[in-house]
Amino acid sequence: MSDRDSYGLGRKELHELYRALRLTRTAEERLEILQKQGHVTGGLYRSLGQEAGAVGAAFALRRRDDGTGDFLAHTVRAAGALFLFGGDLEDFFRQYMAKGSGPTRGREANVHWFDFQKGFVGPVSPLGTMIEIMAGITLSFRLRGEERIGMVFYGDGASSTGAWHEGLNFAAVQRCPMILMVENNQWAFSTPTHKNTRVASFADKGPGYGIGADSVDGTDVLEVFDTVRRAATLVRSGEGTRMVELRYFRRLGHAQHDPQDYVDPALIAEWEKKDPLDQYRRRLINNEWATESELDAIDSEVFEACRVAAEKVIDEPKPHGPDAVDDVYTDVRVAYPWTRSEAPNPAAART
Ligand SMILES: Cc1ncc(C[n+]2csc(CCOP(=O)(O)OP(=O)(O)O)c2C)c(N)n1
Ligand SMILES: [Mg+2]
Repeated sequence: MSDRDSYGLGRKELHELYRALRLTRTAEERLEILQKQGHVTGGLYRSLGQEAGAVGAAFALRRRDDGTGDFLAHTVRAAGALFLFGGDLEDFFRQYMAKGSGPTRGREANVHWFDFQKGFVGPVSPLGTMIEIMAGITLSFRLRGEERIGMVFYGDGASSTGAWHEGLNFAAVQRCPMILMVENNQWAFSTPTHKNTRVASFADKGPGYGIGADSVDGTDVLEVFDTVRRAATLVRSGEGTRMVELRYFRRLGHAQHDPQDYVDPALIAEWEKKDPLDQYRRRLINNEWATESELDAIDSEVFEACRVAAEKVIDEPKPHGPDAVDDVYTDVRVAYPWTRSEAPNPAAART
């Protein structure tokens, strides 16, 4: 593929891709600052080096905010896809800071939130189960004769769970219109890929289920976009389920608490040279698709947007304790802080 190939994208779209990459990077860097300041509740998972996979893939889908577009299931390392689907930056920060004003009202503290109008739903925690859930969502699209497709992100580690196999087999047989995006960052926490699977490429798994699969350099946003756009056309036109492997490397630990001392630093240094943002920025400038000053302006605008959004959210209140179980149970009167219908009787408990 020629480095001069923009895959039919115009200047405006090429810049939009750059902004989405920059937004992912800068929003996560802001989260790191917030974490050091003690504002982040729970874990912080970075996608450093993986940003182009999420951005390029989501850019190839139909994104709408009226409940008629394609559907996305993102992960902690696919924030760029979430933003492209209209995930609000302030809500993103509210989630990590477990604010009562956030989409899950502080019940969850990272990316497990949804907006069915915009067409995204965050992962459920047991790895692999999102394949089954997205199979159900996209089966409903097919049964209703809607032209919508789904995209589900998951890691190399998640590819070795029972739920993944069952979900994929069901989706393949039912020709569910969905694309499985394998985020092969070569690690599942501290487990390297070769201890997780014997296939050389995750795309090799596709034919075993009777589906088409591609493998793409996940650091190259335009390559990802083009591969997924072609896959999406096939899926939408009735072929059913397909798979796309994103090849890249997890350049930081599993989460910020993981020093990843089990990873060879030379390997990390190698992958730094393939940084998706640096690569794409060079390509934009070398091909005269953008000027340095245009890209600098995007960088500054994004930096400011993240700073302002985070500052605003910091002062918002934490959840109100008595509301903690609202919407968790129906038709049950719940007495704070107990998750049962009657307040406990301390005197009875002593006897
Ligand atoms: C069924 C199941 N087993 C274990 C876990 C704990 N766990 C959470 S993330 C993770 C590693 C996931 O690795 P991978 O799927 O490669 O995604 P990555 O973190 O590399 O993006 C593990 C083991 C889980 N959530 N679900
Ligand atoms: Mg992984």
